Amino acid sequence: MQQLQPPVAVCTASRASGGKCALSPDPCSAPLEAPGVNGFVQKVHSPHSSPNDPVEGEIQAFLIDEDQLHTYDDLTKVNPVTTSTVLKCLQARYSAKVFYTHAGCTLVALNPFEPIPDLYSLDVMKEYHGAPQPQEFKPHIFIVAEEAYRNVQGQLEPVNQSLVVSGESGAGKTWTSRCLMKYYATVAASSSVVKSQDTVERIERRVLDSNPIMEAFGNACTLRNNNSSRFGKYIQLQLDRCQLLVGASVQTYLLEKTRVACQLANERNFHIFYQMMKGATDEQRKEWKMPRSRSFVWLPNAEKTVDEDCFDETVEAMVHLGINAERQRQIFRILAGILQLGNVNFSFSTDESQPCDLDEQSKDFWQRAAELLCVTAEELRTCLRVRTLKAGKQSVLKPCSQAECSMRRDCLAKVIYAQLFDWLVTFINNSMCADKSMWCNFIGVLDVYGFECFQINNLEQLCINYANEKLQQHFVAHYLKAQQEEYVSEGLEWSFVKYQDNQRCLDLLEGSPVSVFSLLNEESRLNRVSDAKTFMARLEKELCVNANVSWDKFSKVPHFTVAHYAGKVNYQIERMVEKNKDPVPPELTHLLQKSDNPLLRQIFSDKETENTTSKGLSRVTVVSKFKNSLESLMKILHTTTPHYTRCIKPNPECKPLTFKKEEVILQLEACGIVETIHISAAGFPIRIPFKSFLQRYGLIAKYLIFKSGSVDVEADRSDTLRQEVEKLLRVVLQHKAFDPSHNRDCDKPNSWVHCGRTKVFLTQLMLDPLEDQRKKILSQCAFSIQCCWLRFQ
Ligand code: AOV
Ligand code: MG
Repeated sequence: MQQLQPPVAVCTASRASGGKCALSPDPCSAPLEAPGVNGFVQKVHSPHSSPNDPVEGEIQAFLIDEDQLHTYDDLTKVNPVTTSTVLKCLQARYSAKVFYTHAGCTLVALNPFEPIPDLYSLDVMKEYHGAPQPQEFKPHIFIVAEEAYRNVQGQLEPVNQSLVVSGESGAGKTWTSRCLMKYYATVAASSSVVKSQDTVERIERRVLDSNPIMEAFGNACTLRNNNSSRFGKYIQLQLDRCQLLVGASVQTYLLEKTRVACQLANERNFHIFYQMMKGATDEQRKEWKMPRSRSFVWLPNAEKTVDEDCFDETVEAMVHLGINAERQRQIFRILAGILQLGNVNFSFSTDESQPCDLDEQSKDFWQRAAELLCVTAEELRTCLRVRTLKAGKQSVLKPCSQAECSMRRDCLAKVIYAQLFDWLVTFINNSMCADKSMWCNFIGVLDVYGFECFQINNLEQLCINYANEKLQQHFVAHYLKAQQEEYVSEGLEWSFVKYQDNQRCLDLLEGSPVSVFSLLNEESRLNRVSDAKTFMARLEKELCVNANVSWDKFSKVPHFTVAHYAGKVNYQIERMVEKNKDPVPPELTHLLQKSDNPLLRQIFSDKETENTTSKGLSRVTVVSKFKNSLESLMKILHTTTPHYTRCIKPNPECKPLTFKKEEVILQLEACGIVETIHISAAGFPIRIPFKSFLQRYGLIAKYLIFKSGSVDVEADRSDTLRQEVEKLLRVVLQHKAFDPSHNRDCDKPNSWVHCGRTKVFLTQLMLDPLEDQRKKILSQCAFSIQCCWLRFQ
């Protein structure tokens, strides 16, 4: 009987070439250390050796056939693994129009920036879904989708899954999320229907239709992406016991509402406004007071057309989700009212005791805005121009300066839009969420705004980039750190692969006792006008010990620079504190509560009970709210099995099929792809506690050697458990199903499995035959029982 050997080191080259190292000298021998007693040794390639090396120089040392680079489906097979070899491989694949590549536990998705025919067709979905081993197919987002789907049922117990899609702005996260949702809506389609007031729809339809609505209201054209998500979302697809999709719920994160009233040069407002402008019927135009000839300040770059300018699709989706015609009318009137508000301006007043008045050209827009928002024109005018100060029981009216009036106008637009967006999300949830009794597990798809660095960055980018830091931290903690720590604690000999930990950056942003957020919150809670220079001095004094932050003292514009995992970003301090306070004057809320538009009234009905002071200052600041919502998200992610997809943007101009090395290399370095590959190449991605392993696979040993009782699947103590597992493995490894010569990727089987202290560590190569054997045995047993039963009858 073959003894279970101590596991040997896994050689990336031998995996790459299917065990036949075609190159000389043998690349396997060079990077490996001698195996230790318990033998698992991984030679640490310096993950950071490559970034500064000349790319071309290093390619010279490539140990694999360059002509075949595009055939490397998994980057763990590239040898040596450096940023430049990985880059070269991805470039070769991109040129060959192959856009997906495995990188161990993650999938790298390169954005083609043009639709690829049949890449996501129904037939392709069916192929991946129906395959006994989808992993053997070409890398694809559907492999990740299918793996998560099969994992939900769990080989041992059902586990919720999360698909975490990351990458910088324009890299393809939203596109990928849509593909994932379409996949599940197809392969897990149930026949369940959901009813609402006017419609009866299949649930899959509703789940898919939530996308165009949320994108119309939450996405916009930016300098980096024509369809940039300006909010984050985590959608949970609810599955019943039969793995069928029975509902979904979506959680959104911080909409960039400032965009409603302020757009950067060459950027646009949210898509929905352009959809209305371009897609409305003449009748609707009349109702919304939007003739073709009228131009709106808050509708810049309207001449730019993007694929997302499709009003009909949004309206159709609304109908499917159960938003009836009257509700739609209310929604569009509100949006049209916001647009009119954008053209309302105020004249300058030299007399401080007198409020500024509306300038002459604005008067029609003001009246139209009031009409569309269903409030009285006079009250609207007063709210925008006069502040009510409370002094004890008395109220004092104070006229606003020109700048204050404009701020109040912007604030009105932002608060209406944000409340409307929240209402839509709640509506969507109500219309697609299944009753808790109907579902037992979920697959979550996370799509947040990607890392951003513009010329001018403010609180919006700080929050967006903070969200990306949190996701990177999740990846680092879950994969790079936890995997390695587990090897050590389970007694596998392991040389640590160094990786970039972004904890210091997170400490800088959110840590305690002092951080950018804590200082920002302190400043926001003080009832004073914040001065950028003073605040910058404060930041500098308190945070100088953190190496991730720096200042340019000579810059005219006060700002600070944060070294994020994905690069350095300058944040302007001007207006940051104000944005964090996000005050809503109570007069504005009161005005909207009196609107004759029932929807507007409804969405503001409980607004005041929110945590606001008498001056309209929210006690809960923007960053504290955002931080809390991200923390809840992280908690959910930690309870699920994550699957990571790294979207890469191959060029900044979004040009089809254009691969710019400098652009890609930065993204590869930022997300720690080389470290990931090293750990994946040498690791055992599947870990099963001894007891569960025996319970699931014990029957194989019994069946293979026809000697019941040889493996005690009921063993209890951990040392006996380990012995029983080893016995079981000895039996199965002797069997021809596990014979390396039957397998194309033929490392020795004992490099596929290792017994730790409490768990069995496996590679997929070991798990697959185990599962196959188990299935075969179970179906044979079922067959025998059936025969007996027939004979008995
Ligand atoms: P993002 O979600 O990562 O950016 P998107 O998913 O919106 O980026 O992708 C940007 C654009 O790239 C899309 O509008 C498509 O035109 C194109 N694209 C992406 N993936 C594919 C693909 N697989 N095939 C064809 N075209 C694709 V942001 O939301 O800005 O962070 O905040
Ligand atoms: Mg997006």
